[in-house]
Amino acid sequence: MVHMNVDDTAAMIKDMTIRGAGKIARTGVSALSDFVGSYEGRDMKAFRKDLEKAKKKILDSRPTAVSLWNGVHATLKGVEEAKDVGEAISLVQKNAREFIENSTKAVELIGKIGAKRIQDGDTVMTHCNSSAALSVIKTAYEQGKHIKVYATESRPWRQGILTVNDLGKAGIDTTLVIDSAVRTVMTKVDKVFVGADTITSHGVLVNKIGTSQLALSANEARVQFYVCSETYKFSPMTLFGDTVAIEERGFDEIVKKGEIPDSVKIYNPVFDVTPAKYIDAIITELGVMSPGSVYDVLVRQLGERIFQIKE
Ligand code: RI2
Repeated sequence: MVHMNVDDTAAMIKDMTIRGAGKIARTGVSALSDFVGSYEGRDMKAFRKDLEKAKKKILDSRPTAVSLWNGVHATLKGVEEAKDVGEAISLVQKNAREFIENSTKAVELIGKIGAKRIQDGDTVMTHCNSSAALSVIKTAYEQGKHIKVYATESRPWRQGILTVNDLGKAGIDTTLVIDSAVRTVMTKVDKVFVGADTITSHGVLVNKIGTSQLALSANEARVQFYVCSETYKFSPMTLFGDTVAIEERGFDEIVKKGEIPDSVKIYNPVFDVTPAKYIDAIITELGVMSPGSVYDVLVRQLGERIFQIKE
């Protein structure tokens, strides 16, 4: 990973120069590791305070993807109990390394597990630009399966352009469609694979705006709808009743200044919510599971920490 300071990292996550739920988590974690790596003070109280400030900056950069929250908390785990600054620094660096390694491995594993759900001759659809969903599609193709992919443009950021570049360059038969073509194209599709920004304890998916229209259209056309998600995109806070904040971004992502009258309002939510009943399965690094299994995975992962988070 490239070395970057906390302020630059937070700014680049905020303006989406760095994007994708998994990537923002790995980059945020890496910035915290670099922050402690260059920390010169030896006063534990000051260190904790400075680390807390750095953590807040990273967490405040984007509100929806829980991967960032989970990554940062996994990285800072144990700092409170550290004897001195030196021990705390080593711990943060070790936790960060482990998170980044496991996260990268999880995307690969999801590819291997999910590829088994793609048959030779399948036509699949994907939305936005998810490294987990692309890992599944590309692994199936590398296994020699003849597949076709429909990828949505994903306005307003057009992450679909990244997706079709990636798939097209890999040699996969890829077709780009505009977001409003989803229902029309669904009749040609066998399976849908999308990523996740957050999955709640009751199996609801929060992902790029437009995901729910793929899920609804897939349901109507009896097409299987799969979510490709590392388990650090499962939200612990939702266990205790918290809801997921849906990020809203500026008007300038949709229209240029002066293009429409100032009196017209712009509403630009960048994620939407897909109910569990439209999800056939969630493909994780721990295996293929139903949305109903998310609660158990969260409880197991949290273990005794569950009570700390509750407070
Ligand atoms: P991976 C992206 O959000 C998309 O919503 C995508 O489905 C999700 O993150 C997961 O991406 P954005 O950062 O972690 O483009 O699978 O707003 O790469």
